[in-house]
Amino acid sequence: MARRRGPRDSAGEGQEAPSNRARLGKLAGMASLAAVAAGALPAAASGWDLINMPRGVTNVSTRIYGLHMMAFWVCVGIGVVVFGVMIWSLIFHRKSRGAVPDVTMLHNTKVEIVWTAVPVLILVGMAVPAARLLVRINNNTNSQLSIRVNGFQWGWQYKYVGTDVSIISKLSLSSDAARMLDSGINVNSVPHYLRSVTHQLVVPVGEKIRLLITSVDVVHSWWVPDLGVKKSAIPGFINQASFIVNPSKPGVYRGQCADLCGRGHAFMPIVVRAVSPAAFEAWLKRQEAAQSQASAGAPASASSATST
Ligand SMILES: [Cu+2]
Repeated sequence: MARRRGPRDSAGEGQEAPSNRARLGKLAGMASLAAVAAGALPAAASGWDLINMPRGVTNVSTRIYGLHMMAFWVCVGIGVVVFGVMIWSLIFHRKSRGAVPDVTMLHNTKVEIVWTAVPVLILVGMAVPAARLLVRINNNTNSQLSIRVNGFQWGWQYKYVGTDVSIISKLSLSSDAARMLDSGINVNSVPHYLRSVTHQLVVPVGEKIRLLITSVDVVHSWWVPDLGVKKSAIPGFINQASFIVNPSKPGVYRGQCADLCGRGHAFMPIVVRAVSPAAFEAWLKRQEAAQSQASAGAPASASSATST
């Protein structure tokens, strides 16, 4: 049974592809542009979204974005009021216009109470929703799927708990070749340069995924902004994180290691492909079959089977 592909998946954002796929990739890219133009796919970030944090595709990431924007507008308000009063004072109450300093506010207890209480109220007003969201972010209960994430220099291993499926995800061969000194390859010609992998992490949309994150060597950090997840991978510790991809947002989401972990730190990206639950089940079955074949010594390798 062919695995059904999510909308953004059709954009040719596949993983490391054999060379005969290069032209297909270009065609898929053109199809993707047409689909975006037709409104079938979400358009890439533009305008202010390019310099702002992403809204993401999970409930938590959307709330994080909302909290970030709330704090941003509070800061803007404070800036406008403080600099507004300063500028107004400099213009209309300067010495050259005959202004005389008003010393009634010096050591004025009432004023000091007000300018202590107002910032406290602002900070508490921001801390309450932030604390609530932190509790929500760290709620890893009632997950429907657990995946062990193991960082290593330099790549990620994913094990689907309760199955035999294990995936090694490393920098795509095309990016790896292009990054070499004097490779002669124009990196702009490489799709998702340094942001593509040999094997993507496939997850179902609409289900709570729990990640059990650790490392085999040094500290790494599993970070996918669109999922609202950034968690350190520490040898000897198992950190947890969870997310639910909005059912209306299947697609390919990219991230990278966010802890300086050595020479190859920049070369261990993360790519998550969110697909429908039915497509995920089909994919998982195929992986199990391929990997059991591989362990039995059959020619079909798990590696080639997991590649998409
Ligand atoms: Cu790392």
